[in-house]
Amino acid sequence: MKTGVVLKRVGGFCHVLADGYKYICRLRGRLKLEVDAILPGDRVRINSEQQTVEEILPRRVTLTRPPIANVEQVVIVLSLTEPAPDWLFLDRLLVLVAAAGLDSLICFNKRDLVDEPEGGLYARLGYRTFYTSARTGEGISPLREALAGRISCFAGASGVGKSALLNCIIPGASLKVGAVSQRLQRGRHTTRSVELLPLPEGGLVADTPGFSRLSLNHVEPSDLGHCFPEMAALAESCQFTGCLHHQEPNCAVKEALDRGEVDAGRYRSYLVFLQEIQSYQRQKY
Ligand SMILES: Nc1nc2c(ncn2[C@@H]2O[C@H](COP(=O)(O)OP(=O)(O)OP(=O)(O)O)[C@@H](O)[C@H]2O)c(=O)[nH]1
Ligand SMILES: [Mg+2]
Ligand SMILES: [Zn+2]
Repeated sequence: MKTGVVLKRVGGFCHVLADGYKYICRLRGRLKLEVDAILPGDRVRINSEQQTVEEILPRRVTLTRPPIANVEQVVIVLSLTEPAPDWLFLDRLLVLVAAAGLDSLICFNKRDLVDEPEGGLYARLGYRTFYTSARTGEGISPLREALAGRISCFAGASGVGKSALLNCIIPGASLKVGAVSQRLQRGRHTTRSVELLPLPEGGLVADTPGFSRLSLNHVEPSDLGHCFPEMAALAESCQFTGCLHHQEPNCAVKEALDRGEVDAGRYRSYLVFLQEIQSYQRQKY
């Protein structure tokens, strides 16, 4: 028996990486009933001679969009232009990743198309940021180093260059890359399925289909502030425990906002999400 990681599922079969080899395994016995529950990233025990999955090992983390198990970090990819960065969407993804208990890396791609890249705020907030070009290869090495030995997943809108970047990082990956519509300034959802790819340096990374909107409804209003590092650091100084940094008096976040120490755009994102979650909760009860 060997222990391996599921790279992808195709019908009733799993592609499993174990000891550096890929095995295409059937599920054995009662496990057949659980085939839909298996995700890329799941750790399994296989019988390598019979090419069967014998056991599914306990999972640490489950992401549902994209559906992957045991991810450790998410690389949020934006393009500096074509399509232009959507900061609200970046903040939404940062919240989702933080709420899942994972680390975010931010990759600003298409560096070759702009003179003065934006996004410096996020490095100042403490996020690890990368400026890359899949066209010229600029900035690819530091990103590759950040992926080595870990299970990562790429996320971001359609057309920002997730597949193009992975083709640079993994020679021979040959992922399909699609043109950005000139009229709509967005991608065409070229990537359709989720699959983990082994990295030359060790570790696994998933290319994922771009998505445009993701719900934050599972996040509690009182947890939202913890997903904004600059607000989490101030929350202890708010007068009320559980302060939502909105209408409460003596709120350290709002005071810092007035002094210009909390970025106004980030605070706007926070309020958009807070109101979205609160209106969902009002409907529910
Ligand atoms: N100039 C330039 N173009 C890039 C860069 N990266 C990607 N592109 C182009 O952007 C377009 C979209 O790239 P993809 O890699 O398919 O984007 P994606 O994020 O995988 O999109 P989906 O699979 O639809 O989610 C293609 O035309 C790429 O050639 C870059 O760094 N510079
Ligand atoms: Mg793609
Ligand atoms: Zn507050």
